[in-house]
Amino acid sequence: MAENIAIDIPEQFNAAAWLIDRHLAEGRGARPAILYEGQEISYAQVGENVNRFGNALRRLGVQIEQRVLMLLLDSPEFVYTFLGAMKIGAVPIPTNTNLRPEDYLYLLRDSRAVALVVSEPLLPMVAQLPREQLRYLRHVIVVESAPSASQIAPPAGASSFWTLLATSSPELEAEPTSKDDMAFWLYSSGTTGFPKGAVHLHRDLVYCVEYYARGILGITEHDRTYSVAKLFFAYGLGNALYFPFAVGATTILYPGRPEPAAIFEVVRRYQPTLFFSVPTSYAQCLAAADTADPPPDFRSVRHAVSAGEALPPSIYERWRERFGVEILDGIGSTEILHIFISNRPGAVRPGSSGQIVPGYQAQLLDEDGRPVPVREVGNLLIKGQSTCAFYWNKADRTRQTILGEWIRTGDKYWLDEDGYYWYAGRSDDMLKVGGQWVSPVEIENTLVEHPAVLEAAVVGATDADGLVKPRAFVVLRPDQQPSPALADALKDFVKSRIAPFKYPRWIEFVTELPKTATGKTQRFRLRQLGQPQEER
Ligand code: 3UK
Repeated sequence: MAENIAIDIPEQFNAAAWLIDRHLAEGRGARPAILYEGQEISYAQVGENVNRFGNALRRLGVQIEQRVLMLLLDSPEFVYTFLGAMKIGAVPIPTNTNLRPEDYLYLLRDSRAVALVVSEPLLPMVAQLPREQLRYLRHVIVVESAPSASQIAPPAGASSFWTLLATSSPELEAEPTSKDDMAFWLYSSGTTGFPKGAVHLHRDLVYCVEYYARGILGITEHDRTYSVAKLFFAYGLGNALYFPFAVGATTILYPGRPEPAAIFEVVRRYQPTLFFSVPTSYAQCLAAADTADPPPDFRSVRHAVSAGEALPPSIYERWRERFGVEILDGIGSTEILHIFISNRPGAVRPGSSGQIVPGYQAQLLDEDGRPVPVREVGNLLIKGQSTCAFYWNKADRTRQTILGEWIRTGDKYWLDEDGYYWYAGRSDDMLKVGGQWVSPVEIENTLVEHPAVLEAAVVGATDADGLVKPRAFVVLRPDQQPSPALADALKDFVKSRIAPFKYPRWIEFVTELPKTATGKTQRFRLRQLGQPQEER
């Protein structure tokens, strides 16, 4: 087994200063850091705005270790907020921009964030939250889309991001944090219960840069990164923020919905050399490629990366045939921060997640904790230096998941003779849909709130591209009749109640659900029922 690759990080270490100030000190200030909506923003400009925002937070009274919740579109302001907060020792928490107000209420309360920074188009998601339940929140900072475009009245007492920047000094000495201080948190969802805040330290991202970004992708200052996966995901945060900044490269940020036409346009306009996406988007781009005008061109891309869920071999083959670029599938997690098993350039096995990334170690164990033989499925544990310290306020979950230097990923894998890892499903019932976590329990609980529904069970099923989507089995109340119209109504009902990306793509009406003697639904029996006929 490979031993740890030694990386020396000084005791006193501030990751934000490491990512930016080094380039300024070494004369790279004029180099482009961000390409965004026709603007080119240099490292010197990023450095100044990071400092201004750090100073603004300090002026508002934000202190070391206090949390700053971010509800931000991919933009330069995301970068200034994330790094500005970290530079003063505060703790930024990027959050998924596709959630519902109740979700943000939970995240604000659980994290005890003292400040919330929100992009103006997302303000409706948080404008109505009950302030009396937000005991610790003292500041709401709104990032205006345009000087005049404001449609929604900001909450009383909200501050303007741009006014704060304009009135703050561009000079800022980094807080002398330790390498083991909290740097940022990222929330991750589970089957039941609320999301868990994974607490990452200043040192963590350095390992991901060295092991994966440099080790596997060979990233250099000449690269231009573009990540279809947004910055609020652990995946996107590395791809498009700390990987490029660690080496003085350029990141391309796009704030809109990553539909194929928009992706093709960004790639045509900015010519990324490293392209990061998720299987669902690769499939959508392939479907849209033949009718797109002008035809999409990925020749600038030296490596295309896929993560978030397993990449079906058919998508890998079709992409290589169509664009002449091979996709490197790799598995990462919010807890481990970035990719720890990956295919390498020139050594891809389609359908496999690849080999262990040097710097990490893997174990596959059976239910009794014994190593499984080659080609037998086991539970994947990973040892590596980038793993989060703990889950905030969740001691039991922390102890069940993080075992000293090892962490349980919750994934089942088997290993072949050549060291390639093959994905074999989750050990919980969680689904990865378009790279985002979906809990079957949350969908079931929503479906049974509909007046026509008696019981519901949700499992993953694969669509025509081999990608997993939620499929619901529904028992109706005795006075109800199954119909396609009712199936559509139930899909709409779920979309209106929880984050829309979680809705079931298929609804099957059944007269009863398979149960254990104790009345627990047997999801595994539903998974064995065969695949749905059509996708709608
Ligand atoms: C699943 C995969 C098969 C797997 C992530 C790259 O996805 C990321 O983090 P999350 O916390 O989810 C982690 C879980 O997602 N998964 C991810 N990638 C693959 N399954 N093949 C894959 N290639 O269940 C894993 O435990 O959202 C991905 C970098 C950083 C990340 N945080």
